[in-house]
Amino acid sequence: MNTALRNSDSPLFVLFRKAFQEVMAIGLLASGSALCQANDLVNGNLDSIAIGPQNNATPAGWSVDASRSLSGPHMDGCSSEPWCNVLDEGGSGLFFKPFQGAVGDEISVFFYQDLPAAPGAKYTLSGYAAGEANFCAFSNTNTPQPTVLFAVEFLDSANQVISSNTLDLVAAGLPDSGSGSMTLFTLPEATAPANTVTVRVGAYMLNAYSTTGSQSFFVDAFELVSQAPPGAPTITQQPENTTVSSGGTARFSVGISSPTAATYQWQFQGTNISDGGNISGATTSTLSVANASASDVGRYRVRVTNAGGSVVSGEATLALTDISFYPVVIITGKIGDTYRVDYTPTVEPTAWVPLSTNQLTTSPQMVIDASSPRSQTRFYRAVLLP
Ligand SMILES: [Ca+2]
Repeated sequence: MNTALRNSDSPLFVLFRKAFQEVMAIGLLASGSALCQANDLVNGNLDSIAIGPQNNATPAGWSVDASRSLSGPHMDGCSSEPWCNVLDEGGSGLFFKPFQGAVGDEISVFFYQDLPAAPGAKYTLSGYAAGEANFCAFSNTNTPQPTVLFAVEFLDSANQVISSNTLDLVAAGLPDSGSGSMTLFTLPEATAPANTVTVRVGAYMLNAYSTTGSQSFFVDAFELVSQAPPGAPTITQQPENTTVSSGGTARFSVGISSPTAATYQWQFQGTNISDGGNISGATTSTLSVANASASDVGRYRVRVTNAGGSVVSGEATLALTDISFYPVVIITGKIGDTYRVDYTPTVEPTAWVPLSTNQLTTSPQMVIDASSPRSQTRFYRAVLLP
């Protein structure tokens, strides 16, 4: 038996390669939120997780400061968990661990994200939260009183808090029926005072101590919506999600209402990026990511600043698609017989190279040439072995 298939565009081969094309899409991330008012937060849904300052994974892009009154810094104040996720299927929420504290040595956990801010900007924070019935913040028999807050704070250039806006979640009606009762809470709009450089938003659990049972408190799906101060740039065109093939170039663009006096700073996963390597245009209205690879997959956004203030665009994702085609040799024969499949790059002269040895367990049996994608042309034969 001697079969040759040309690894090109013969109708037979087209049929095979359509049947066996492999599609690999890396990191097809969910799109960002609304067009008109974007969520300023990185990883606001808490679904991207990483080992941070805690023993277990916590939300990427967020900070966790945990300590006990007497014992000082503590390394297990919270962790990302799937059972307290809301809204985005398959994600995570954040589980606070009040049982790490004790009466007299209460634990406080500050979970927050810092973002650049300008005086006069207005911020509205919302997020989901609930507790268990025996969570200590529902009890008022201890001093100091355990408290859970959503917070929007403004910091100056010395990183000092100059204005603190908080919502006491228990006073606001925090549900006590576990993660299934998680409810949306929204802080009143807060305006950044003079000298503001940073806005800090998040959830704080203060003075918590161990009680009996599950006693937990959890949060998820934060959204921070900002309104730039008068005179700040207005974004008229948000960067769009982009999918490129491996090695291709992705471009993200932003349009603003007053481009002449503005500066741009693109961010990847919430961190400023600069030109160099495969990145260009990091401080222009269009960012280019050349020779895209898996390490470039993620969320991009841009901060636009002028004399009146600064605004941040919505997040746009870069996803990567890599498609390879594999030829298949189909052998029809007697079960138990053994065939060697060879290939040659040219017919005249032939230079047969053994590809694989195959004992038929079914008939017809398919043999895939996984080594072929970088080859221009291959011819195949199957040889019955004695
Ligand atoms: Ca989530």
